[in-house]
Amino acid sequence: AEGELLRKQEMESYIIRSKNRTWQNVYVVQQGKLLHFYEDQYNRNMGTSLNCEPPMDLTHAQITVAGDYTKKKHVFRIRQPSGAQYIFQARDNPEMMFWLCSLDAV
Ligand code: I3P
Repeated sequence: AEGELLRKQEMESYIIRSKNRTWQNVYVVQQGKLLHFYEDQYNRNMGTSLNCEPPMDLTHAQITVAGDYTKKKHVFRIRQPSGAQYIFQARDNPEMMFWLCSLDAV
């Protein structure tokens, strides 16, 4: 799967809240168990990752609908074993379900 999402990092680890808490538009590319983040499709084509971030490893990640986050709709959450935690907003519910199915299927 690939496409645009809004992303916010909530936690850097179990005890450290993320310093940069701004919602950011990201272009996401899933490659098996890896999630690559780019600023936009141009950078995706250039292979330049967002903030030089390494891809997110989805192995053992917990992926759920963020039912407790009520400020925005169609939001899901990825929790990594490290405690790092991100929420993502999709455009609508079908798009969120598309991502949840795709990410769960790894
Ligand atoms: C953050 C920004 C986020 C907000 C976050 C703010 O400020 O307003 O939208 O998250 O609140 O810290 P900035 O862009 O100046 O870093 P929400 O949209 O979820 O409220 P938070 O610190 O409570 O996460």
